[in-house]
Amino acid sequence: MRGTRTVFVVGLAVAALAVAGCGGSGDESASTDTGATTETSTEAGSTLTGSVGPGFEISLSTADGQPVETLPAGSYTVEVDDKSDIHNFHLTGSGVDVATEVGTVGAESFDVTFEAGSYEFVCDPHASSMNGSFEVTG
Ligand SMILES: [Cu+2]
Repeated sequence: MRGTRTVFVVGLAVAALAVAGCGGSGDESASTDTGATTETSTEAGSTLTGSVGPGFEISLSTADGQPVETLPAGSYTVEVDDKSDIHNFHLTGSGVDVATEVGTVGAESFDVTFEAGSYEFVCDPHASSMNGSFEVTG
């Protein structure tokens, strides 16, 4: 029998280009092949800052304090400052589902790996008004 099988293009090989090197040597030249005019240059491996509360506010920022809008695929550390016991910070997307607890206040750190696609962060009890999203490029 002849069946046509879908051939999956292995995009994961690209996503697996995690920056595993230590940040010791300072003379590594970053090669940006696309979007040379992007304003923020957040690299894989960097730390992102999530914040929720004390009001009805939720955000995810780069180390520069800019809102996260697009990111290159790779591993990141997301440090969440949950400032309210009526809110939480819940980040979801391909391969990622991490959250702080609603009844808890404090800082929490998550190691995540982003793949190409859309990611969303919400406060679960107020997801309709407290939400944000960003795109990860492969
Ligand atoms: Cu909330």
